[in-house]
Amino acid sequence: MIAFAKRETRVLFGAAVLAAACADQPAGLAPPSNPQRASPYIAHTRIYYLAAEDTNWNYAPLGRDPVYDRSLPAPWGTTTVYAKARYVQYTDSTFTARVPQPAWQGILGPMIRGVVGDTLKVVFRNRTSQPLSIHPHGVRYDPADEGAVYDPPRGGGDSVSAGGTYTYTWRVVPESGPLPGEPSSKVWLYHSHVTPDVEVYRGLVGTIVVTDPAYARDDGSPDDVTREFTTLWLIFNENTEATPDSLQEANLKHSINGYFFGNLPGLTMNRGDRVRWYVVALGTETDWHTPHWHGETILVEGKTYNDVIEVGPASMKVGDMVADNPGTWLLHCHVGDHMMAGMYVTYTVAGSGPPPPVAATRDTGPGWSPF
Ligand SMILES: [Cu+2]
Repeated sequence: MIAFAKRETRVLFGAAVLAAACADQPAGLAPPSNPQRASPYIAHTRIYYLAAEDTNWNYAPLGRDPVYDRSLPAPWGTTTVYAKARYVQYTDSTFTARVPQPAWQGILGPMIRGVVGDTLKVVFRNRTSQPLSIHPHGVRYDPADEGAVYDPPRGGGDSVSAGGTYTYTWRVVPESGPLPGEPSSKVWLYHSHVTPDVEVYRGLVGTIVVTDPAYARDDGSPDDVTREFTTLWLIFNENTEATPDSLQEANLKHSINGYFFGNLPGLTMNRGDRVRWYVVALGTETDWHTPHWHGETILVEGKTYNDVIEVGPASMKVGDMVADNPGTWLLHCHVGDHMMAGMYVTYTVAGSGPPPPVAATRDTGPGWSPF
């Protein structure tokens, strides 16, 4: 029953590719190239080495808005570099060689992968000057491995002191993974949970992706998609008690993966790719976001097509896209004041076909709206 239902999902995705091929006659549009695993997945322990490290983060390293060919608008673009902290992945317990991560991940910590049945061991080294933790969503843990502070403390990984190291053990149980009919992988957040609101705004957040064993490659990634992107929709609040009222709005950084005004790099794909978008959000009441893809539609949670996914604080959603419309397209929050404050970027579907849309005029004066 489970296998049958899962197979229906796969057929649906394949049918979408086929439909695109019929409509546009693109060359070289391949059917899903990785059939469901021939041999059963053998669950095992995956070890990750994560350090928390201080850094200076620039919300707009390009120093301009490339989407609308303009300088960064005030008040948000006046100051773009802030002191932050990040989770950084290393290759082993010496914490010397970093594991490179794609540019599009931005401020997000490493993507931790698990397959249902696996055990995750996360060796956490706190290289900052403040106590921190890693609290995971979706996986099973004992109290010491919850990564959250209580009073009285539970010990273990509640709060890892400056310079300290703790190894978290998390189990990827069936409830961590997708149900039949859902996409073959799903996304969960992790973040520091000692002073959680402050630590998320500092940048200590990342994702766990859990894959159905029937569709897992050996590295844990789902075998029925070509590429995956994760976007975090979060208004980083850089205000402190010392911030005057006149600068409060300027310090609200409306960002996607820690970049605003089109500065998030690397959202590129090829025509015919089956693209999985993991969409997450955090923050507070103002962090109700409506990510909107121009140019394509998204199969949301394997249920229905839309070109918008609604998220609120700690939402974790999956959208599948068949990239069949070549061009460079907007991806933006559809909440009015969020998009005007810079919560947008472009993604590019490379390949032959109609040329990318070009703005006829660039009237960026008072009252101007690009959307
Ligand atoms: Cu928004």
